Amino acid sequence: MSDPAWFTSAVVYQIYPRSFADSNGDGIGDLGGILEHVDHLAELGVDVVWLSPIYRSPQADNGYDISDYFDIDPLFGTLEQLDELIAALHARGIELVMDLVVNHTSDEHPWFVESAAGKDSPKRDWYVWRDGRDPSSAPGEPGQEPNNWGSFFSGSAWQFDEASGQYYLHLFDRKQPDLNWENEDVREAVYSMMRWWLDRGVDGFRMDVINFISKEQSFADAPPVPGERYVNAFQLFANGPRIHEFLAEMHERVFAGREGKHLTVGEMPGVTTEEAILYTDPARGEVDMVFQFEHVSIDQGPTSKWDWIGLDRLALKRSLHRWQTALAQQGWNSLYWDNHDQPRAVSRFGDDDPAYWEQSAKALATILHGMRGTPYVYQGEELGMTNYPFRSADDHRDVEAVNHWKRVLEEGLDQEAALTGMSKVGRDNARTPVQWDASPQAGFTTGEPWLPVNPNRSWLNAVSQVGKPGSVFEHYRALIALRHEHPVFATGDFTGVMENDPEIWAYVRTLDRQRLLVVANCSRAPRELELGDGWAGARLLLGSVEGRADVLRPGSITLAGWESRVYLLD
Ligand code: TEU
Ligand code: CA
Repeated sequence: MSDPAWFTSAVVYQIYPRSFADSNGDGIGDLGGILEHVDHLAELGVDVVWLSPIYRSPQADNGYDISDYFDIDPLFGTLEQLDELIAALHARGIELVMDLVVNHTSDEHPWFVESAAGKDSPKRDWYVWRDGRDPSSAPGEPGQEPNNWGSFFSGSAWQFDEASGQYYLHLFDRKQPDLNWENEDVREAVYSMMRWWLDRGVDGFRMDVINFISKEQSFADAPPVPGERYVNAFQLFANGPRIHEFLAEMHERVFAGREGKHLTVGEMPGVTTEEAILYTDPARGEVDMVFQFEHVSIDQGPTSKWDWIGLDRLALKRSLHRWQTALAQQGWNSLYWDNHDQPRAVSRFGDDDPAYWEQSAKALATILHGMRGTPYVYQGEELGMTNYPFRSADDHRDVEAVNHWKRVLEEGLDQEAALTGMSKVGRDNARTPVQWDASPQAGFTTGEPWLPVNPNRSWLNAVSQVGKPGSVFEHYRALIALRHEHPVFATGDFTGVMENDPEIWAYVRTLDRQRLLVVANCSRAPRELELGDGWAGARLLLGSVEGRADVLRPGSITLAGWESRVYLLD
């Protein structure tokens, strides 16, 4: 077998610039703020930084609505500062990956402005324009949309345009019109933009909802859902007919013949293990790895993401183990607990009660970083940051939550359930400022932060953890170092252990003569475990509780509540 790819032993850190660090006191994080904290990233030991979008944008979806792909939004800084950041990261051996948002642009992007100028516009076909169902009767009325597709951000996925009498497609906000990837000029414009960024020194891309770019061209209605006017038409736009062709073409036109290390990760809601294998097969030349969504959908009911049904930990474990096993021979996965779209890991999958917070944050880190795949750390996760204590609907800024609440009020839906959903899975949980220190604005800004700081910054912050033995940060640092040091973390085979135990999360990784045992107690009560004599003599590589024996003796072990350990036998 050829040498494993470099990214199999790499760890990626995600920065959501708006919430990372503010350098000029306007309350919004920026490139200057990131530049002030590059040593935090170097100390943690990550290999790659992924920056959420910093391009020019009206900020309808915090930058996921881009109006100029070739410039930095003044809110975040300048191109010169980005060059500075690339240099500062490269000097520390860290690569920089940019967010690539090309399923849609902003409606303020010149391409869309031109496209919307009229039916004869040369760029009309760059977006998806359609007539209403019945152009002879009241155009623009609800129900007249070209089909029943719903937007991820509530309501129809079609926006009526008075001037031309047609509708344009937007799978997300109405300010995020979908590009028409069937059009070759659109594709070439995207590829040349990607080349421009690579030439400037960036090392790759995280591709936003990239498995949505090839739509089923019939634009037929999705199967109706009783009681819903607009439905999620997933099967008609995800993993569509030409998706593999487009990704292979992109890879060929953008990356072919380029020297150096590059990284591409496709964000792919709804991707299956079978498809993930195809997307990441090196021989096909599409993307290096995918973000899949199965494990972050387990606490969601069938109707929508807001339908929070609580966590079934066994289902969570089975899902992640299934991905481990399915991609054992072929395919490469990303490993993540949270990101800017998901609630905080420790609140969702761990136990954020102050008594268990620290151990459970470390347990989650241990479980994820011991697996096969490329681990991602979302800003603040390395400190064990928690969900925000939302009190009312007004506390939410995110367009997804704001639109949802509007709909709840308009349609008289259950407000209590909506508020619970919003506080449990709302995206602003992940978007409160990074807690650098214990001061009132947590060292994030000298001004008024755009989203309030979590009050637990008084005890949960970087200053109290960096360099402090036993802290969540030091635990993450140790896990990242272990992946760099022992190839078994990167490419070892995976075997689940005690798979039907809802509390113990354990598995074994094997590479040649090396055997790695990862074990965590996902409950508050201590648990006694029989590991079997085969593990006698194993070395404790990392534990979450100080003072445990360095070497395993025959017999049982007892894990305290939420304790986790990693043992190596070689
Ligand atoms: O998200 C894609 C996506 O499908 C979801 O994770 C989305 O955030 C939403 O919660 C679905 O209910 C990507 C970006 O990560 C997200 O921030 C953007 O809002 C979205 O695409 C549109 O660009
Ligand atoms: Ca700022």
